[in-house]
Amino acid sequence: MSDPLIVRALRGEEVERTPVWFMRQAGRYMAVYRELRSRVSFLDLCRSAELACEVTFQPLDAFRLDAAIVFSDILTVIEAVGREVEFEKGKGPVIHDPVRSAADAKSLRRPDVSETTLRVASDTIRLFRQSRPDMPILGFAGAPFTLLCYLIQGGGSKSFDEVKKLLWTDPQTAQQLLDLLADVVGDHMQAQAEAGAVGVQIFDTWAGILSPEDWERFALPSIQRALARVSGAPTIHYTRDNAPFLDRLHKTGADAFGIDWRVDIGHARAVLGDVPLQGNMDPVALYAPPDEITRRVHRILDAAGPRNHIFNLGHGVLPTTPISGVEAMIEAVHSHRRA
Ligand code: 1CP
Repeated sequence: MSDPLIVRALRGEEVERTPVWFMRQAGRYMAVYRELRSRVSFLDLCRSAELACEVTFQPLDAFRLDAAIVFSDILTVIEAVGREVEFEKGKGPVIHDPVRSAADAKSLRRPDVSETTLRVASDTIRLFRQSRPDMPILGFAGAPFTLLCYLIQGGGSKSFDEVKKLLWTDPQTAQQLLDLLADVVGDHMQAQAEAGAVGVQIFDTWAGILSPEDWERFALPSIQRALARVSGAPTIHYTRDNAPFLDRLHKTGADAFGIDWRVDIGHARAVLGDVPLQGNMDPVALYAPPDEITRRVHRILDAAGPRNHIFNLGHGVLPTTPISGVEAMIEAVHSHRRA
């Protein structure tokens, strides 16, 4: 039997059909998830391999997907280095005791990932593989810069002003924090690769707030440092708003690159060359009528070509997304015929 489509696509082989999975494929847009969440808190889902595995299965049971992604969250690393994270309803993640100074930074720890709740992600991957050895599963982690954003700002933000203030006023402390996060993130990704993930994605969601110069100075070296600790599974780099950095993404050392919908995937191919690309439909397009969704999916598939492409959204699926839109997207990937 040949290897799964996503494994072959990540190797750059020509595939008979482009594989499809999508970011946040388990979560609030699904009624089964909301039902479980009415009984169990989000953090408790992330702290139990049995429950996380159950949630990982939910979208696979509902749709014809080519890969699972382990159910967890990027902010588990924040807890592992010593700051509590709360998820307040309607507000997103909150860190009540953010890191804003060199003294704050000293209070953090460098954990052994196998001795923290980070272990749950690799345990979930192992559990998943026992019941579905045929279905590829991806691991993931937040990138050091994106985690730094939450750690310093204390939650989500439009400008991440506190983060930039620390970068400009105390770059040494910012660098120490990035180094610490990179080492923990790298170990966490490696543990998931060793647990059997067919690929590991590094989410640098907020790096797009940086100028290209600052991206090269802060985000890039921390990704390189994290990925240097990963072997045995291909790595996928994702940044929202990465259009200004497209021509530099190869410097990360990642094996594949997520592309958001602001970039034409044909253009990304021209800039990045013959490497696996992942994306890039606008998640809001899933609210469009099925015919329009099909048209958009086929356009992306035609522009990306038969090799080096994994179909995905350009960012996570939104919680109010209609199931019919998700179905139309996946069916369109399956029904696509190459010219
Ligand atoms: O049930 C709930 O109320 C919790 C909602 C939720 C979910 C389902 C959060 C809180 N995280 C998750 C899961 C999650 N987060 C996954 C699971 C795997 C999947 O199915 O894809 C992944 C990969 C993430 C990654 C994540 N968390 C990112 C990077 C990707 C992205 O979307 O930009 C970020 C920035 C976070 C932080 C986070 N976690 C949760 C929230 C509400 C947030 C804030 C950012 C946001 O709202 O998108």
